[in-house]
Amino acid sequence: MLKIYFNTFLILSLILLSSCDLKEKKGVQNPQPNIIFIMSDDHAFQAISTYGEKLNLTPNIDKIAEQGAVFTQGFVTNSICAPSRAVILTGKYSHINGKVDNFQSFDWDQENFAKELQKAGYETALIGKIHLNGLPQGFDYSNVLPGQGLYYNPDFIENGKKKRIHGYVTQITTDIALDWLKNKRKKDKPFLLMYHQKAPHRPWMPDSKYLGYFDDRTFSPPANFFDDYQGRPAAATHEMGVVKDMDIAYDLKMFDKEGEIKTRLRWAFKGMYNRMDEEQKAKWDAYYDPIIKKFKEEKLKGKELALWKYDRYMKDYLSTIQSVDEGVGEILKYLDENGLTDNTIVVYTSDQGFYLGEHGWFDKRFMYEESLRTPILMRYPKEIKPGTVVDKLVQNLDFAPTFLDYAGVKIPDDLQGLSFKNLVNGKEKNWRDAIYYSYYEYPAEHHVLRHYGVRTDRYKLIHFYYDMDEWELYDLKNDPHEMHNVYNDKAYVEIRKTMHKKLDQLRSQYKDSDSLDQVNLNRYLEKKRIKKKEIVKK
Ligand code: SGN
Ligand code: CA
Repeated sequence: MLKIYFNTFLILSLILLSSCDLKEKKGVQNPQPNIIFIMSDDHAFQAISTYGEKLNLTPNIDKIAEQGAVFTQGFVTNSICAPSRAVILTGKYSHINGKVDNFQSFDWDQENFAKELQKAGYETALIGKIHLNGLPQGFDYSNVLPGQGLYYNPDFIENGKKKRIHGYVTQITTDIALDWLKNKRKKDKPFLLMYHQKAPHRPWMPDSKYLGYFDDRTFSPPANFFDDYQGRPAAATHEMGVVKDMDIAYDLKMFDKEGEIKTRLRWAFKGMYNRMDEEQKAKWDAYYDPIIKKFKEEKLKGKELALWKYDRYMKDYLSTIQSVDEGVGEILKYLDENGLTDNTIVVYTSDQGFYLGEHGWFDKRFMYEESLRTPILMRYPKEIKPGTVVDKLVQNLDFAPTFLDYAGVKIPDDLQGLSFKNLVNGKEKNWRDAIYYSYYEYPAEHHVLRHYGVRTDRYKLIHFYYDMDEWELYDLKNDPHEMHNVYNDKAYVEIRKTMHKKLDQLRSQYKDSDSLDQVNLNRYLEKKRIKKKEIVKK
């Protein structure tokens, strides 16, 4: 008797399961759109061919814009990894969600848009890099990298359980995402997939199949590569120069087995190299050993060495992006083959921008264009016309309300971003005319001072504070590369006043104030990351 019941149950379950699959195959779709949010780490817009810089080709990422929209003025609110992720999830500024820098813990108990979508019936997954400590909340399935993650044979934490996976991180992340799409999610529900790549984060270790991919090119740095930071004392204090600060063994892979090239971070690279198995090491060495040999022989100096460094930086950085683009292609193919393209919103973005030699730099953090800007590409065939260009000021703060809007979920009143749904379909009449920015991670690696500021379509006002009190003003139309600080230029007196007013308005609108900076400083002191007397001295 029990057996009959069991068999009937089994048959009914199978019918139910296959009808869900069938429903998807036939294109009978859920009324709510699926959302795939693809985010890479440190992917500069300059390294996406849609944006026209001609450094590399990213055909799969480009396809999202060709079949949908490209945002030419996408920005972050705080150009650093974990804070950006917290802003995206919560739709609130760092000083409100509490995650102001990479070091503080993130409070997963607070609301986030994935939790809201879950309540509205979505099946949700978070895969890849998240850089926020603790078990992710709002996700039915999570499989994430601990902290920064590693390129070769990385650990992953699947629903709270850590295990090491053999292979290359970008491909593994894609495989996990595809496995979730194909085999793990409930197919009768709309879904949210957050698919986050570690690449192209430092130290830019390419997959063996892309080693040498750019060897037929020599990359020349941008015009302001040898910037002298005149009129910009805060910029001058940086520690992120391609020439001055890149580590030959770690960043540029001149890790010679003889140990003759001694650098500060050689040990760090050694750890990553030793994670590889013999086959991976053999492929790595076959590519880099001859380059190391030549480097030792040539003994380059001065400008020649500087240009060599830039070229090596670009070759590695861009090679890691090849794997990212390939992964995007695999996800888009899955959507096509399963009748999901029309009803799925696909967004491609980065956690912030990145310097590819502009001002002589790598890394991010500053409110200058290359790191303030982030690529945003979005496809949703049901509502977005192919080839749409969105040139209004959009921020990563806006993703949460936008996704809730598309899903037909009420946007909570305390969210600080705006839904850009009507911006993409051309119906928006009343959009913001300025964005607010605030960066806190100092004292820290790369020595970027704390600062906040405002940017309109044309002007940018920045205040560096805390152990410096410097104002900068840029006219982005006349000076797109921000080489001339016109804060004290008489011709800009009126603009300066207007920008100060806007800044005050935005700080008050977003509930930011100087006293909050003291709160953050106290947190640093509590954590004893920096000795108290050191801070007092500054
Ligand atoms: C690491 C990198 C830094 C980078 C931060 C933050 N150093 O500390 O260059 O700025 O991450 O990056 S490394 O020696 O570990 O490579 S973020 O994208 O996570 O914010
Ligand atoms: Ca990052």
